[in-house]
Amino acid sequence: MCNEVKQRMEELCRLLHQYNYEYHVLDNPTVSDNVYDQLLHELIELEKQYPTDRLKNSPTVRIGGQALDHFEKVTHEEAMLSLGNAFHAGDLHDFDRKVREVSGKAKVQYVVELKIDGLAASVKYENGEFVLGATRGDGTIGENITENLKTVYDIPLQLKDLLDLEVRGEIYMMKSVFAQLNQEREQNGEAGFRNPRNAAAGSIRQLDPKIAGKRRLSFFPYGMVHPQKYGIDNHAQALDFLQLQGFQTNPERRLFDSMDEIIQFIEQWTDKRDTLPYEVDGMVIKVNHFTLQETLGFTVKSPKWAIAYKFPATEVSTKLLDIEWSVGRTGVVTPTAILEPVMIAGTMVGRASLHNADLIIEKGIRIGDRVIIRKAGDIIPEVVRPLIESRTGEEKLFCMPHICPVCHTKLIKLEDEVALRCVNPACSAQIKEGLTHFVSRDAMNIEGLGERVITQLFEADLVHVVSDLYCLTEEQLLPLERMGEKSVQNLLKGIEKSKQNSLERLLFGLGIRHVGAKAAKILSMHFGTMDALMAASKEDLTAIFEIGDKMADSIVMYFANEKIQDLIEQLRTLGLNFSYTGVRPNLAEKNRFSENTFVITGTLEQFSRKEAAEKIEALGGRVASSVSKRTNIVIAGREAGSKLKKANELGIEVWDEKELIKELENAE
Ligand code: 0OW
Repeated sequence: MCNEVKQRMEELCRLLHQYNYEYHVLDNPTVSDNVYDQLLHELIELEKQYPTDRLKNSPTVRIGGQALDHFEKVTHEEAMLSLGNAFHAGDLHDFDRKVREVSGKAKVQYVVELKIDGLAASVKYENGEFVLGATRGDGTIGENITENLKTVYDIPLQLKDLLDLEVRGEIYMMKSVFAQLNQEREQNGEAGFRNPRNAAAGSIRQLDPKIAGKRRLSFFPYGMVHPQKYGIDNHAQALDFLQLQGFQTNPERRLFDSMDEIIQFIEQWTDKRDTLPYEVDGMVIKVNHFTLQETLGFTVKSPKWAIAYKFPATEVSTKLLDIEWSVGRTGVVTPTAILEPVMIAGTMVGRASLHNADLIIEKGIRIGDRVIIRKAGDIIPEVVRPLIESRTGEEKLFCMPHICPVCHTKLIKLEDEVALRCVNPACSAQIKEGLTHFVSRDAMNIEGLGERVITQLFEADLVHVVSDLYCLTEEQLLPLERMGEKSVQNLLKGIEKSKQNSLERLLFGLGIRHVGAKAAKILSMHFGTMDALMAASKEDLTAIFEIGDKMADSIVMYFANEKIQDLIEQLRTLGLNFSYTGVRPNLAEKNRFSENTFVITGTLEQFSRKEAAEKIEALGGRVASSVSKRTNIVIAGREAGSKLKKANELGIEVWDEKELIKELENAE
């Protein structure tokens, strides 16, 4: 390539980097879009003509490179930690008290930041060049999303200085970009994302960087690895340093040295956060000086020198237009509120849960009422109460359904239940829900098989019982809506692969009444195979702590049913795995856990309660949710409450977290 062209390419790169920075970062372009597009087009053409001479970090990389077929794993040298949560001012004072105790100082300086509601990522530079981007993953192992992150303009491809540096921050989507994206998706008949965080997560995990590139993601750095290496001794200074290197740090950060002032600052943001152009779900308070951070240290999951204050659930009012009744896979008929669409905590909501008919009566809700909707975290919104004072007299009492909305069978209400039930086993809603449950993530986890495809398969008479899924052919799948050659192949592969699932997934997928995911796992670990479970008597079952009479009866009745026995034989013939493939507790080896029943209460520092329960169960122990005479040991973490009190009253052995860790080490 002649020198002239080489110089032209370098000139174009310089100009386009500058124009990108002005447009995407400063929001202040100095050239018109079509001047920009002409220059970009010229560079794309030159790079096509001289592919080997494309500059390493050419701005054309912002458009997105080749699609991948999977993400490589990346191990973080320094774990990417999460944050402990505070929900009230009292929690913040507790945090401050502990920090001052450890520091031995009356005053500690903190940096307070907005907690961006996105997903954490790490970006690495070598000699000033962006070389590796990765998701947080489980904190130790994430996914290589370098190509996708190159399309994020907030992430500089080149630092100001030629440094080796690793930066951590939050990838997020602006509210305006989210609204635009959902509008496009709805126009294409696709489901909208529930909120900007889901949209950002869905976008950054796109295997095709060109699609990620179109999603306009943003990035705020919130820290760096080993800042002292660069002569930086506090967090505020680290953020200023990152700004200088070309990042966009969040401008709302403040320094404080009193928790009362921080609480006031948080109160201000609680009220005005909706004015921000991006979603925040709280505030992050961090000890500013690194020497004190090091003294305070970490728990396994999060630093002791930082805490996240989570904003309280938001409540809004809107009009309840109607109540819709839907039939679940167990035949339970549940009410859903159809609302006048309303924005709540960054998410557009048109439906909310009403739980069951009794609650509607209890709350005196009428159709046409203005109602209060509440959304806490990411759970689906619920109707809190009607606004009686807003009634006009037009509102109508809702009528309890008497027949199934799908198969019109008379509904019944079992004496010990609040739920209304359709008991027609041939009810198409239950069959479809049952099939959807079978393929769902926590059951057989068959990718690409969701409610939409299941409904088509059912209505095309291709699938009625779960074993039919394993007899589907390419010819049968191709005619289905939006089912191309590739997705048919992937689907058939996914169905075939699901045969190897461990027994608990199949058991949970079968939808035996009262047998949830946890009970399915306990049964699979205990019996090991489907045959052993099918042969179990009610006594064998109730001998397992978690299995009560109701569940034992349901299991015995289920496997006594001839149709079920035929189904199980079909699944066996089709080659489904009927064994538990996880680690079965070696019950022979007696340890402090096997045969004992535990209750965990309070907050553990080293792991979550779920993780502690899984460790105990893997050693043959049982974890119950409430303290009773059958409890052998209570594990009391920080701020343990009534369960610890009850344990003391009953004279039950109590371990603190240190003892739990010691016993786990002895037993593992
Ligand atoms: N989401 C945020 C945010 C923040 C890290 C430092 C060590 C542990 C947490 O805005 N401003 N600051 C931190 O500090 N983390 C944040 O988000 C966390 C990261 C992992 C889970 C949360 O997204």
